[in-house]
Amino acid sequence: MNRRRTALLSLTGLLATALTALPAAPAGADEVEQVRNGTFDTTTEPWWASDGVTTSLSDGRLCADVPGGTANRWDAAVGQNDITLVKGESYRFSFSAAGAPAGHVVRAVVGLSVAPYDAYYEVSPQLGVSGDTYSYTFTAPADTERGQVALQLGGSPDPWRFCVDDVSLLGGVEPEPYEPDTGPRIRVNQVAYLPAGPKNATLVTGADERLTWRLKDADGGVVRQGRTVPRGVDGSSGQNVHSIDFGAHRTRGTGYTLAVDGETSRPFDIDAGAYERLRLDSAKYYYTQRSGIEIRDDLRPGYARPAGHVDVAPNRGDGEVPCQPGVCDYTLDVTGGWYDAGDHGKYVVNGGISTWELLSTYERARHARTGQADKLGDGTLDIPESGNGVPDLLDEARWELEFLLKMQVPEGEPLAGMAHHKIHDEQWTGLPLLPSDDPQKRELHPPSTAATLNLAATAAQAARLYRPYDKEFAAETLAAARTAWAAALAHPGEYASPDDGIGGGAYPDDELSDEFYWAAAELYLTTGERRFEEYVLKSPVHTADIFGPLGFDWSRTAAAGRLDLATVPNRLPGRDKVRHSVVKGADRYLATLTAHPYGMPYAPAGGVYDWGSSHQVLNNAVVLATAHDLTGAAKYRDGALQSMDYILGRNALNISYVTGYGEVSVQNQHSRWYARQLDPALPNPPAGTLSGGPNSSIQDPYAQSVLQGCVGQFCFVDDIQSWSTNEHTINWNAALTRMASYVADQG
Ligand code: 9MR
Repeated sequence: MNRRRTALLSLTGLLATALTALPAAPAGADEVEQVRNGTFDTTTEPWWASDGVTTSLSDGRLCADVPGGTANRWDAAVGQNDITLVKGESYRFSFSAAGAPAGHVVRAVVGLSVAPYDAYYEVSPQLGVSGDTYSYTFTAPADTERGQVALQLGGSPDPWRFCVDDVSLLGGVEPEPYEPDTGPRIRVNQVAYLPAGPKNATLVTGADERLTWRLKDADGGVVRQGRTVPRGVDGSSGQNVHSIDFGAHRTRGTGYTLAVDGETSRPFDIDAGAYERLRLDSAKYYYTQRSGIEIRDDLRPGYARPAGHVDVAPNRGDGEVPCQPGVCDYTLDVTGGWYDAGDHGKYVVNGGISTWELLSTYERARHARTGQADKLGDGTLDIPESGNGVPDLLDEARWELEFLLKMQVPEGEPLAGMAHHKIHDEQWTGLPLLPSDDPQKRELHPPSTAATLNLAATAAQAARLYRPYDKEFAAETLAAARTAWAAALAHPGEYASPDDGIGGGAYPDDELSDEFYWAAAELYLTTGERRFEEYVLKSPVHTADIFGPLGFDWSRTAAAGRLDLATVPNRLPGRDKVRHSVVKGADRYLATLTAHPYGMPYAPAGGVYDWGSSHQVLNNAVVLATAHDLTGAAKYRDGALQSMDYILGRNALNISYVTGYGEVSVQNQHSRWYARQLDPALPNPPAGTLSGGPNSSIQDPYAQSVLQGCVGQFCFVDDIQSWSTNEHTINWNAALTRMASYVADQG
């Protein structure tokens, strides 16, 4: 996500001169007040108020009468500009504030007073009538002389009164080191182990010798014991660890704990039930990501919201979206689809792989020996289409497919048949912001070969899956896939620009042999036609070693084609070799997992955790699960199941990366509408939402301020501002959906 990175870079350039004149305060220097007249003794100067807000001096405080009926927090505000902030310096931001009537929220921000208006620090406390004092410490992620302290007061339907005093921004304070609370030193899958599955845990300890562990039931009775296996220092966490194997215990139960080395683990179950729930919750995630439709409270309690981007003000809507200037002279109706992540963008590239993995979840359930397609059938997800006779998972995927089809360049236009890479806001918007409140202009970005092949692949796959339910739709998708394929062949080098990251992510990719291979494979599987068969067989990707450490992704799509060729019935010459290549890939992931004291099939080069590492772990597990489907060998099943332990709590941070699953789970994923951390009136992400997880490159300022120097698994913080470690996206949840469904099938 280049958004803030771009912003910060340009800012650094602008400030290069300013900086030479403005040396940073030396360590140990005095604390320096940055706010002028924060005490309001005789005047409210130099504080400003936005239009419609009336301020006055009242008992030595600033009071503001805030109008009702504004949409966004920033629509009504008081603040002070021209504050200098020094990168890397820590500040204590404090103020006293009251609101009447009680319950209103002030969004207090220290950030840029000029575009792109980055918030370097923000909090949104709920105010009482008698007032409270608030104090926070943060480290500035960038240098600026155009800083601002703003108290944002908008978003209330009714007028209210806000009073503030003693606003202070003290520079040069001691930073507060960030210490994640990692709880007990025994790391378990906090949700559940399958009764007949592997059961492993990791102990963090200074001990080098074997220790005795005890498994206790909910009453504290010891039901089994054994000895730990010392594993030395784990490179992915820097911790000295032991592993624990209690797989011999197969008795169902809830509230088990492991005790060893004076510690007791968080509780867990031995049962399959949670995975039946997770199968549905992870898939239900997509309903509340939908654009263009009202989200109903009866279908997802607590998540109701008006339809987003349907041409109702302040939205400009997705009904008639123009291109970026100079790109095209038509408009398209691109309503619908899923929002990509915590932003309001809709991207064909990422939409494609996400749709593929959901469709594949269903397709696997139909073909695999342990698959149970009825568990994803009509009425299972409680979505608006439930009861229409079509499996719910197919209905949900169709919501995106219809959007992908709308992104295709119409006949008669230049590049007809290709797909526009993406559609999103002209500028990045702030948080929180409901989709229906987004006032930005929306634009279509240039067509790209990658997007076109994503459309070809998923539309071709859709054609075979929807055929039994809706012949017309199946025919429409197949025709669109053929058109897209031909257009991609005719224009193989239309690459999305890596610099096109303002207002939305870039999703750039200039290695497309894997996308061509994937699309050809899907077209072949659906049509059996010779030309697609030939393309697949001739592609160097067909025999390449594609199961690398990072796993497949929106930009590495070869595995999508390979896995489908291996599992979806077909007559490809040399198919045994295809299946064998998947098993070989799985063998490698199994070796990684066995060597890893946290039992995960993920060991990226140099220990550098990638953006969205959680889903890369899961996608590697998908390869293991597929090897199990292909061979029936228990070792692959056990590897796939163990991978889930990492996601659900057996990790260095002792956290479950799935909201609502496990004693301690992530809940503040970066999002404009599941933004409870910023606005108590909004919800956290729904249960079953995966967080991106540790990312060694910590691209966002918040992570940079608290995670500098982090090792692998520690490069994560459950904060809404950390968009590089803690976002949620449609492609990451697809990996979770696929694995949750597989695990549930093993119960
Ligand atoms: O998931 C994407 C990751 O692989 C890239 O490294 C990163 C930077 O280009 O972008 C991520 O995708 C983001 C997208 O650009 C915009 N919506 C949110 C996505 C997740 O952070």
